[in-house]
Amino acid sequence: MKVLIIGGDGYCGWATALYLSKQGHEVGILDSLVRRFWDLELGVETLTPIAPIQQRIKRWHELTGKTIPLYLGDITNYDFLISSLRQFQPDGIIHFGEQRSAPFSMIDRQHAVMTQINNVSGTLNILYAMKDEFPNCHLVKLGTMGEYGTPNIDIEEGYITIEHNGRKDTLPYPKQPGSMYHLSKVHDSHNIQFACRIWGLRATDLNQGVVYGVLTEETGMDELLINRLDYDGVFGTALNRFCIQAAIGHPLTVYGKGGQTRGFLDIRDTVRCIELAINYPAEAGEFRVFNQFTEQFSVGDLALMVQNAGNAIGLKVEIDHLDNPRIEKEEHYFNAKNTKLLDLGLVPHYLSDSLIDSLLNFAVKYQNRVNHGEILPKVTWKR
Ligand code: NAD
Ligand code: USQ
Repeated sequence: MKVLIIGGDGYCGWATALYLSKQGHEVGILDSLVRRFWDLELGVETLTPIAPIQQRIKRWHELTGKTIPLYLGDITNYDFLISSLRQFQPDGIIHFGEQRSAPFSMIDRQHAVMTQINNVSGTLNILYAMKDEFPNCHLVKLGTMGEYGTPNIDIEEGYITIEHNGRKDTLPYPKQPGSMYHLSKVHDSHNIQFACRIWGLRATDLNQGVVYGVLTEETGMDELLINRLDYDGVFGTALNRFCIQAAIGHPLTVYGKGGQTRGFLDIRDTVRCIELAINYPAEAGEFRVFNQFTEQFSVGDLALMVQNAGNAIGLKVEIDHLDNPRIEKEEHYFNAKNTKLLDLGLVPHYLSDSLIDSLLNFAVKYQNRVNHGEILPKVTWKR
């Protein structure tokens, strides 16, 4: 299949592009490189030194003979988007190209507005491009488990059947997102669902949990193909941050009580889930939702797992409970369904098997690149 990866220079996108290319799909990458700019704006860097996108693609070609066309530009610019799509003629669009940090979206008004405009208008442009010229193309859109929030009932995959005053209907699952970023994903989901219902487009919304790990078979083939690994207080995510903190002897930064429970998955499962979504596309008019995670953990449990694994390889890992910079429940019920991708054939990697190889070893290898001033959180949800 011809698959255009929007956001293909990013963490999930780069790993996915190489994986799908290796599986024999014809892959193109579209990216504005704005994420590299946001790192510069914040004065932070990925732990792993990532090569410029042109060098990455060239190296992939040298190693595998496979060519990945590159479209450099911003999908909020419709003319750029439609001309890239006309050139590439995709069967599938995988859309990772958004501002994805909750803390970044909560810095101030400008960052909140920028996040929602970037994410919502980019996705809307894709929907209009599909409606006008690519009505059979399958959109695979990265959503987030955080769209659901932490309700006191089980979380279904996208829809819930409700009986009310003697009548019954299956409706989109209620959304209670926890940041301006997570809200942008809810807005996207509504827009995509509308486009499928009204224009007959086909789309899969992947409500992904927190991704961890840096190593995939393809990105591990050469230093120039290495993936990014963020550890700073804005773009770093919980488990990746804990491993890097363990490597440099910084106490693990559990926010508040640590009972916050989320869905997690290994980056090697992210790429496989995307493959399953494009190999088994949604029907015309279908807005399909998969919950994309493999295991649930509380952040407190994660910290204990990192502590045990770190101590086993000779690190001395301590755990700290910081005042929570976010407003979120710190003790709550969380039980989310995730059977649809498993039914399609996903065979998960489990954290207990991969914590050391996929993360701690990288953290130790690159520990000298860590800027210790960027570990503690600086953005707060509180006024
Ligand atoms: P990332 O920041 O590493 O990559 C996103 C890429 O999109 C960047 O290369 C950026 O330059 C590009 N981009 C952003 N806005 C763009 C625009 N308007 N036009 C063109 N390119 C643009 O993020 P990631 O961690 O790879 O996340 C990818 C997607 O997966 C996001 O939509 C995110 O919300 C979702 N997601 C990520 C995680 C996670 O733990 N990383 C978990 C759940 C969902
Ligand atoms: N947390 C800590 N300590 C830290 C960092 C985070 O305790 O040092 C806690 C947070 O308070 C939160 C949980 O860990 O309760 C998850 O935070 P996170 O920063 O790992 O993840 P989040 O902000 O939710 O965002 C990340 C990605 C986002 C994606 C989301 C999936 O950045 O793109 O949408 O994970 S989910 O969490 O399922 O919504």
